Amino acid sequence: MPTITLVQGDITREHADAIVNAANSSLLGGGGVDGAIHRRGGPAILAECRRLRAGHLGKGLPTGRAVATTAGDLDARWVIHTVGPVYSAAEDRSDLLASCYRESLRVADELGARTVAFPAISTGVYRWPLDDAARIAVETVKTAGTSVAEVRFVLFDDRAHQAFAARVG
Ligand code: AR6
Repeated sequence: MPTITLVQGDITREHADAIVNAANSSLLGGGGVDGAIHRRGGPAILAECRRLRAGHLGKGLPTGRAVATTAGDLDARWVIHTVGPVYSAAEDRSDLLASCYRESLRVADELGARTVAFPAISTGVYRWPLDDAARIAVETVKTAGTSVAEVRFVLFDDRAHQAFAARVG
């Protein structure tokens, strides 16, 4: 099981082997953490995303899946893009959110990444309640069976940090 650490701040300032992006299926950028990663990481990330879209991801990256690109100018070797589910009170999409963490760690293992920084996937624009998102994130990382040594959750604000701290213990 990886060591789980928590940091409050901007994930684009982190040093890690891989930084996970809460992307959308287009892989062509957006707001929130996605916008911040592309801004600070520079155009090399978008260029590689476009190549993926022109290749085997012609229809985009499905929700719950993950794919790696260069990290461009970020202090990391790779960005792992994953697509969280939009929260729905009517439908339980927890498996898809868990899949984002599991698939990102699977890709990290393929790359040989030892340290991976995650944002709180789906808790912004996609409206997932923080406490539940934190529970799913921490449980999934603990049971993923990954070779990653350190999983660092990088939480943007105090509320998110508190929610994750309550789950990590
Ligand atoms: N560092 C760390 N966390 C951040 C940062 C940052 N620089 N910026 C925001 N967060 P969101 P989602 C937090 O909306 O809900 C995009 O437009 C934020 O406070 O970035 O998965 C994509 O293109 C929140 O807790 O991602 C998609 O269309 C968490 O990151 C859509 O938003 C996730 O918020 C994905 O929505």
